[in-house]
Amino acid sequence: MKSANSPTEHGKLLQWVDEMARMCKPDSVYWCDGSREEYDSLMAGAVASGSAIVLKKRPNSFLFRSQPSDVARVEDRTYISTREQAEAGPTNNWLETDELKGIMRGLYDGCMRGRTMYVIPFSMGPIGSPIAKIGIEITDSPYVVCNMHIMTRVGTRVLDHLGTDGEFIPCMHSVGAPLGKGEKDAAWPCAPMDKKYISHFPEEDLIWSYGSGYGGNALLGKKCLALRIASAMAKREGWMAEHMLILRLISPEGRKYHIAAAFPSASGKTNLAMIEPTVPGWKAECIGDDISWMKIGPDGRLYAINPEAGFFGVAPGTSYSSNPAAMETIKENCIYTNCGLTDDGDIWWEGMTKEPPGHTIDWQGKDWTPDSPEPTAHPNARFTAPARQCPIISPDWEKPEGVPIDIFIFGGRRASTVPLVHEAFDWEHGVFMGATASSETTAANIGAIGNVRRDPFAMKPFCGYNMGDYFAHWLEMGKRLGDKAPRIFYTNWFRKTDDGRWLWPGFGENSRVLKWMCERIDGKAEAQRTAIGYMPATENLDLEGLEIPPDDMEELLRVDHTAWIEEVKDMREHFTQFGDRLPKALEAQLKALEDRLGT
Ligand code: SAT
Ligand code: MN
Repeated sequence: MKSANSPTEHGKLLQWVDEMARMCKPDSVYWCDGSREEYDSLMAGAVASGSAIVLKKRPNSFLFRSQPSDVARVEDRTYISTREQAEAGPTNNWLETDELKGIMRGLYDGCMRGRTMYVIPFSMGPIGSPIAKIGIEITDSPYVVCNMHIMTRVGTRVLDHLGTDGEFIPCMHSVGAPLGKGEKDAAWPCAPMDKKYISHFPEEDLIWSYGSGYGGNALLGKKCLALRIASAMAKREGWMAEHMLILRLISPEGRKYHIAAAFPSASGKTNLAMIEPTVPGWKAECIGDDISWMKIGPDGRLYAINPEAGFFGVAPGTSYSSNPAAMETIKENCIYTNCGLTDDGDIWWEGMTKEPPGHTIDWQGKDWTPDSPEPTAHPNARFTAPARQCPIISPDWEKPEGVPIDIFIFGGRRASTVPLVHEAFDWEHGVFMGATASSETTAANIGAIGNVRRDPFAMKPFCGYNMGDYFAHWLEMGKRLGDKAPRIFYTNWFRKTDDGRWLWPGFGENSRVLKWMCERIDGKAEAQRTAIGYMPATENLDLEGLEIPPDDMEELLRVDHTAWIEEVKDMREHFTQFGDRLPKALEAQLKALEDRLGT
């Protein structure tokens, strides 16, 4: 087998690549240098083979259409593999390490026949940042290489930083579709569902992914490394890897507040990260839209970096009215996946413009008109866009030491029960709020949509170890941070009336709630003490210029004790699964909530 270029003398890395190549048997091995020429030539190949479509309307942008079975993360096929099942905990799929590796070695054997094996050196976080980590992804998918170019910092400069003995996280990926001699490739090669495995071995910081080409299953820097493996490392090393956007809010007086917010996939993180405040004089800057890595700094505060370099955002619903900054970000140099294709060579998705185009080719390659029963874009269609193109990206977004976090927000989509905003009494209560967070499921995972589930800290699909121990880690971090800990809030932008009308306008108007939070930490805003936490009364929120019927505001800020008593029952059941790994402090919090509700 020929290896076109091997630009490193890192013994352990060379050995691992060699071992993987012997197992997967690709036609050739190619080391990625991260250059523009590399990107262009891979894309040209993808266009020539029919797997990518050039978008005439967007410079240097391309559309891919996946197989209908490969449109989202696959939580059912995602494993946290440890020696003992208790270490993976009740919220993760588990297979014993040797057993899972055995199955996967069988699948990997010869899986890259007829293909090139790409070796992608990448950095999560600015190269050289004290919070950053280096990964090496091996893949047989040019789509993955190009996406990694945008989503992470790729190339020779990473290898230079790694030197001959630096630490890296091995990330193994194959689409699982070997090619016979002369066999024509599929536009989107992947393996059938029961052969897909997204496997993590947190005890050895190792990722093995097989059978899917899609986003979080295949761009291994993202969910696999930056959340599942990093969360386990963070626990061991005393830092935090969280499913959080990071934004900077600037008051009219110029005071800067840094907010990190955890919401489940496809629940508005990208929109909040790029918020255009409607409150006069307030400005926002985006630092990250999905993941936050945080360490305690020399001054005892918690500092956050965005480990990614791009946005892998949900396309449908993104528009100049919902998220103008995102629309500006995605004008050029983007990869689109499973969007509709317009007749003039642009992409379109549901909600992008008020008037749909008269005709498109839908995400499955079929003719579509506004009368078609199905949407033209898959509900989990995505854009991959460089973060630096965001018009409101913070000038400090690549600061190696990160930004100091003032506020944590947890939340989810709940049509009822959970009010617009409430604030934790203290850190322990805030950890309880995170541990019991709930949300309706979305199209970001393959499975039912709209079911309420507990999604603690929006990390249910992403915590790489026992979730009970993860709660304990949060409590521990609070002890270490003491009075420098961020204040904790819980929001729900997604309340609806019984007949399905949104109660809160959301988007830029969410700045009114953020402003209240900032004033709370400065001791300037009033709040009422309720059974579930501190809450604003209508008059404590700046609602100037916003027309919301008083009854709606009251409903948004009401604590419905009857509904919360039901909620507590469900929380108790949720907690039961953790057995003796549930920290006593959280059990006490649940009891205290019950008492306050008067059950
Ligand atoms: O496909 S991803 O996992 O990257 C997106 C998400 O689910 O948040
Ligand atoms: Mn996410």
